[in-house]
Amino acid sequence: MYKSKHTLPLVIIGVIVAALTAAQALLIDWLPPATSEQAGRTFTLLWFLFWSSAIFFVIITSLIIYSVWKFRAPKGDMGDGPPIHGNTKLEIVWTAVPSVLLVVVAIYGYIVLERNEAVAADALTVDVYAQQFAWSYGYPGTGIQTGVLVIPQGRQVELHVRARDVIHSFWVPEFGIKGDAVPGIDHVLWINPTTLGTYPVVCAELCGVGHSVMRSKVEVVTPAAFQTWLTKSKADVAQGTAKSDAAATAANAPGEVAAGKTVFEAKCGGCHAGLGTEAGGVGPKLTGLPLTLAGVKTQITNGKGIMPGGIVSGTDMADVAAYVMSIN
Ligand code: HEC
Ligand SMILES: [Cu+2]
Repeated sequence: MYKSKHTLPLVIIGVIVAALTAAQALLIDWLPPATSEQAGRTFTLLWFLFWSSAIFFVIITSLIIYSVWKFRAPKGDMGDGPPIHGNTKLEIVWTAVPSVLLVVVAIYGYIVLERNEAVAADALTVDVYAQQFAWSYGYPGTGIQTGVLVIPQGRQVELHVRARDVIHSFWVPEFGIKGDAVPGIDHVLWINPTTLGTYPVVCAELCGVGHSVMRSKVEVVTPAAFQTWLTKSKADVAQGTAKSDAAATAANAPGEVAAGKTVFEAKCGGCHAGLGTEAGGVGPKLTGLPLTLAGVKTQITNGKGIMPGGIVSGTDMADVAAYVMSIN
């Protein structure tokens, strides 16, 4: 093996740089758990890219550090360096190795994309609607509309992502899937959920003042639980009129201030700071305003400006309206 006085210091620097590189990769939790087949493949590809880059990073950085230290020109040395005309063997190697690596990465990336977008015959189609600042979901052919995405484990879901106003982006980190919601475009995404659980849906495109509160949930349930949910939701849709009558009656009930405070904390506090009594957040302070109970209820139902309508209804709405009147 080729040996020189440079070998030992270079190896020592290399070990230190490699340890630091490996430490920041391994000690920090960079990725969420992969809960879809797509996330499993994408995250593995990501780590492959990372570690192959890390190898070259360690080699190149170590050579630079050693050279800067060892071959520094002495103070006052204004002379030219020795005339070097390149090294053909070295140049062929440092062109060939990255070329091969790039071809490998291109093929691997293509395979992952191809598999992630393979469409299953029994895929469940769900419509995803983005609007300032909320997500909603529709199940075609059933009339079901929800604020939480419910999908069965082990079956492919085909999402049709659409925007009702400006550009948003549908992102579930645990699924490893993100896709823009663009007005006028039907953006199709495929997810094969593998793990039961509840995961966040996040808007990943700055879409206005309420962007940071534009969140919802996706629930991955067993196929049996999904069937039960589907049957029940369809029945709810069928009884829609009866239900909205009941909700209207509940919304007209006097409302409980204490219960309303809890609802406010959960549903309104993201925008109205300090339980509505403080300035801060995107919503105004709710004290000292010329509010009426009927006006507050209309506002909660219809929304106003960037405050979305229909965040709460029924008893919750009666309670939260009573709470707002109590602090006003
Ligand atoms: C996405 C952020 C957001 C959420 C969530 C939100 N609000 Fe608002 N709210 C606002 C903004 C912004 C305004 C000011 C609207 C305007 O005047 O254009 C507002 C205004 C109001 C007003 C009227 C103030 C006035 O001057 O008339 C009331 C009352 C109110 N919100 C109550 C609620 C209640 C109750 C909830 C929970 C059910 C809630 N808000 C949830 C952002 C929000
Ligand atoms: Cu958004």
